[in-house]
Amino acid sequence: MTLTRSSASANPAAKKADVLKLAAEIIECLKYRVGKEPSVATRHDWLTASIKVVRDRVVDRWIESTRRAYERGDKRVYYLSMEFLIGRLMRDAFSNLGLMDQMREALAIHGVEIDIIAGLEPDAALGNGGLGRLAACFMESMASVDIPAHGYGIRYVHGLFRQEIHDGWQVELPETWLEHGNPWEFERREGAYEVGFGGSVTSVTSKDGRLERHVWKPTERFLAVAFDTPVVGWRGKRVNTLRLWSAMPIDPILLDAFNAGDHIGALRESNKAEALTRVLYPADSHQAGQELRLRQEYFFSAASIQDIVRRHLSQYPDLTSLPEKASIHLNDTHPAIAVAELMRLLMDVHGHDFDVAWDITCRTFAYTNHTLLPEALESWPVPLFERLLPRHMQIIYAINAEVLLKVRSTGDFSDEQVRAISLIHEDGERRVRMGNLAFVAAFSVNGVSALHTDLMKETVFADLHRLYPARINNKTNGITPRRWLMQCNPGLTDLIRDAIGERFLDDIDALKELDAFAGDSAFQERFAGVKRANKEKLVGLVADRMGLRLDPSALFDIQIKRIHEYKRQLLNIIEAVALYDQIRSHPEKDWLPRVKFFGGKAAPSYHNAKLIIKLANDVARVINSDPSVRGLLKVAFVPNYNVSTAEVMIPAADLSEQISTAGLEASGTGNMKFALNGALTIGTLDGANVEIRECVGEENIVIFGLTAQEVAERRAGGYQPRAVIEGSPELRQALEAISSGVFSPDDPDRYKELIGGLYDHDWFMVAADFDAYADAQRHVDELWRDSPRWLAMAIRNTARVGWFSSDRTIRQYAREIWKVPA
Ligand code: NBG
Repeated sequence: MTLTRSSASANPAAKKADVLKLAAEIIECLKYRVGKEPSVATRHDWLTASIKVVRDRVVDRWIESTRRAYERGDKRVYYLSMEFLIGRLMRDAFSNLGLMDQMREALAIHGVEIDIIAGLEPDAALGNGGLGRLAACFMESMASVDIPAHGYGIRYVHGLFRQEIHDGWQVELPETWLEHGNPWEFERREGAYEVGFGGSVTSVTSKDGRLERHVWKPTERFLAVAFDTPVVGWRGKRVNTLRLWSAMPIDPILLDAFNAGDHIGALRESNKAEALTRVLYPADSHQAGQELRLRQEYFFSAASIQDIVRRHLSQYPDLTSLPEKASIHLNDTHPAIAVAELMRLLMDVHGHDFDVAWDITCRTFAYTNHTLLPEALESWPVPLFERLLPRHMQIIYAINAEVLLKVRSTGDFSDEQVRAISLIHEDGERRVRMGNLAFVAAFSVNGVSALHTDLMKETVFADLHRLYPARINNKTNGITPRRWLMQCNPGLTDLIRDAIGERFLDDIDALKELDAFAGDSAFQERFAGVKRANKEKLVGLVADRMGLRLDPSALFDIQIKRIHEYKRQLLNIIEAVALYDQIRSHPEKDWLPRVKFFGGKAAPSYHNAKLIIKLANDVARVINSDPSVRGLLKVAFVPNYNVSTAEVMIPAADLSEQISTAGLEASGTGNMKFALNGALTIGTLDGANVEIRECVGEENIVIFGLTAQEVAERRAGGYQPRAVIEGSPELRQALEAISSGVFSPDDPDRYKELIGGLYDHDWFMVAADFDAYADAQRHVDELWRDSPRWLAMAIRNTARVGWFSSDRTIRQYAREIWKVPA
């Protein structure tokens, strides 16, 4: 396979020896660590043994990397994230270590096929979508570019739910990734920390009456136990740690209660602890709101900060040097409470006064904002906050006083602006604003695409930006090319290597050299062959998972992402309906075969998103079974979209749908993955699409629709969607068909409200953009007809998007934010 070819051919004898050694180690491991003989080993046992054998090789490098950072006194990066959407790790680790070929052969000696056991590895879905997957790409890139970094998060027992589609509706089932154990992780019982909740704060005054120390006595206390997963960088250069916290009771059983016959009550503590880290909140881009969520946030932030402080003090005399030796990065506001926790430790435990503590804190934290959607901005009711974290509430008031004094002293801010800056929202219910807390405490606040960063300055953080004009900066997202090209698309990787050599494996900028091949018909043919093979693989997946037969020569048009109104799956579905109409009314026209794929999960409480899934499935059922369509259009909603499914769908795409209402998608990262794998983008000028257009050139991307500014103007100018719909016969007919029950004969009113909403307010501008979108799709048809032209465009996409590597993103963070070498 890919990646190891050169080293293997360089020394075949050494490789052979290594294969035999690995084969022997696998048997050893089966026997002594799994406790099985090969004759009775299950496929899961083989998987466990293979992972552990490779993990052993990782450990040496891991210890080496840790020791090196310690000895050199390197500054460390701590990446705090509520989510890490890791996916499977086996292929990643094997191929980053250059062991893929050897492991394949070693297993083959025992009659085991690596691809089969690789497919059994659970997909670690400790995240919802883009934010969590970005954290996973960043972890891999930080190891690859040799930054000493630790990821901190939560070891959820249940990751994002498994989605089944029953009669077209999403059904959520628990996800059980730990069912067969997790061979990657190391449990560190010895390194547990206490995390408390509730209780009260007392203050102690020193004898001379000057110094006031606060003592927080929580009423509830839990242990945070670390589980470490090694993260292997490209070519095994460096191995970093992803440390995930699991909650455990301090007293696993309350013996007094047990002995008194209260057997259930005796487990109270244990159950409470387990509940803390049991399940990931399935909410993407809207605030989860419940108390358990705030508890989760504090639990993992507090454990992480204690761990960071401990590590620092094991090496340095006190915490005043923390900012020079550590950057703590907040991935969105979920860990923003870490700011107050560090302040608490600095003041209450280590005796610094407020000013010193605040100075250390402000030079240590950095924060990334990932969305402008108002419903996603976290805030907590003051009474809840005060009850769970009384000392932190005091500290937040103190920080707020500090900030508001600064604002007032400038004399430049109106009362309204001061209110916008305050950490406490005061209209109606008083709430703690986590975004403002993160902003004031961080020395750097970044957005995730150029457009998003500009909008941050103009909207959510406009007043804070005026107060701290140098703080906001942009770091456009990226994706790791190891997982999103080399591992998921070995065919394309081999083809690129044959064309331009293998420098691009280490330096993705070298992909540019592929540009010279865009018009080369022999190369185009091979490129088309790779795409065809990838499409056949997807056809197989769809046949297995859904029993639907698809034609791999059709145009594969794919929209995969969380289901959300702003991402406008609805626009795509309505266009499918309009196209269906057209194909039936004009059967004489030369229609192109197309498959529209959808995939994605809806938050379980998000009614409209779930209805959109049902609509996609209803529309699919009708269109797919209508003989008058003659197979020219198919719609497939692929159930349980996750990282592993993405790894099959993205390499198979011809067309990538990135059609959010402009101004609402902060960046997108799927857009980058598709382009890298040679799909053309149909998209709005939103998020990173803007920069993708700059890189690939406007002739190699299909852009349509309102710009962010036009969206704002239309809204301000009294947008009348009804008039727009009346003026577009295609749109009107499609909407009428849907709302009158053509696709839901069993419940003709099912979509009345959903479609009615488009007539009345259409907040996401589906109607306003429909005609432009439909025209853009017909333009796509024209391009597709001209196959050499299409292929040249596709090749240019692959050649020109190396810039979206997360190695580039991470180097920018390293240089411009964390100030660490990379
Ligand atoms: C998401 C944005 C995406 C972006 C990712 C990663 C949240 C809160 N935000 O556009 O919606 O690509 O973050 O930055 O999940």
